[in-house]
Amino acid sequence: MSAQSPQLHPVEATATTEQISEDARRAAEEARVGWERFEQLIAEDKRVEPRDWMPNNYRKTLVRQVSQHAHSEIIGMQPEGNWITRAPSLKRKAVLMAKVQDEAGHGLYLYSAAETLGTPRDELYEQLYTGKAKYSSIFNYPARTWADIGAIGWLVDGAAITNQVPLCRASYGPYGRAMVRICKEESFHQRQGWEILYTLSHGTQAQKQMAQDAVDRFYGPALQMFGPPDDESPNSKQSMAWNIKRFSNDDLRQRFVDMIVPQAEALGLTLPDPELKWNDERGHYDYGDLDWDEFFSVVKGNGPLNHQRLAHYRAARDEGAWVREAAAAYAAKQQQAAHDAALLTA
Ligand code: FAQ
Repeated sequence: MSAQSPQLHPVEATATTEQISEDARRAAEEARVGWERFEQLIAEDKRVEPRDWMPNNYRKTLVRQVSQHAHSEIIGMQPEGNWITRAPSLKRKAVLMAKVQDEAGHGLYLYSAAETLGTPRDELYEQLYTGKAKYSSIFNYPARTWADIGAIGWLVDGAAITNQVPLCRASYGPYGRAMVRICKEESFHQRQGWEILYTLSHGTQAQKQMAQDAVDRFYGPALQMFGPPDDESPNSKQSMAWNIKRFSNDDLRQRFVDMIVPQAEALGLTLPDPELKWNDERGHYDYGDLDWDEFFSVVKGNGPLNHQRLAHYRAARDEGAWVREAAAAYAAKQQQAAHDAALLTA
């Protein structure tokens, strides 16, 4: 089943069990049974749950993907959060505030899912804080105008949904279940972005130009959210063999392009790619090459706002340290009080 051999098969690992202790023999037997059950769950397209045995690399892959996803939601609050005070009406402000809060919630569901794999949340936060962890490239681009908030909703949340609907069927139970709720909320996010752009593109000439300019800037980076091309995606093959990812990066990118071309027409806006053209034979839109040098540079930390995004995250975390300390001290006090009360009544 495995596309690569992720680790030594337990049967091989048991070859020397006669020389080792009874405990080790039993552990190896448990791993053998666990391995077989895991392979069966994957073959039958069933869920793997936190207490099930799983190969180390499956666990590592999930912690990597789920925590990067959580970090993306948290860092992704910044470009839009920056516009809450400048939203053009009370209604727009309320909607945007709700959306940014949703993104925080998504981050929390995802950190919870990652924790069930055995990596403590503080460790995951630390990886983001120190810049060791990745998050989606898209959030290193600035939101310059109000129309950018429309483009983020329509294109960025649109790409996020296209990528995440198949993840609702991810083999790891807590991740798949978190994605179901997240996708419902993302659908609302995409519609609010579309509606902002529709309003602008049917407003004054200057508003329409602002909407077009936002779409021109976000189109390429949104398509890159799906990850590098398949032949440069080292993780896809194994993740698909494990039913974590259901489709390749390029397949999802194509699905997204096919979806947004008619939506752009309905908006009265154009997409900034002269090679975009319906291909009858393929039954899909052809599209031009994306700037992959730029993508890899952004992923390595050299995008327009990588430094600013992390600096802002660190400052918020540092400034909030006293709240976390106070909450922990209060929880410890409550626990002690409950303990003392139990002793008294015993
Ligand atoms: N940015 O081998 P692959 C959102 C990395 S949430 C940065 O293809 P994989 C909601 C990748 O990690 C958006 N890095 O990797 C929202 C890997 O590095 P590693 C986030 C990227 O995992 C909206 C290396 O390149 N969504 O938008 C990117 O099989 C509005 C090789 O790549 C998710 O995280 C990238 N774009 O496929 C919030 C969805 N692409 O770890 C606020 C879940 C790739 O080996 C406002 N994740 N890399 O060092 C996934 O589906 C997958 O992880 C992919 C990447 C498709 C992102």
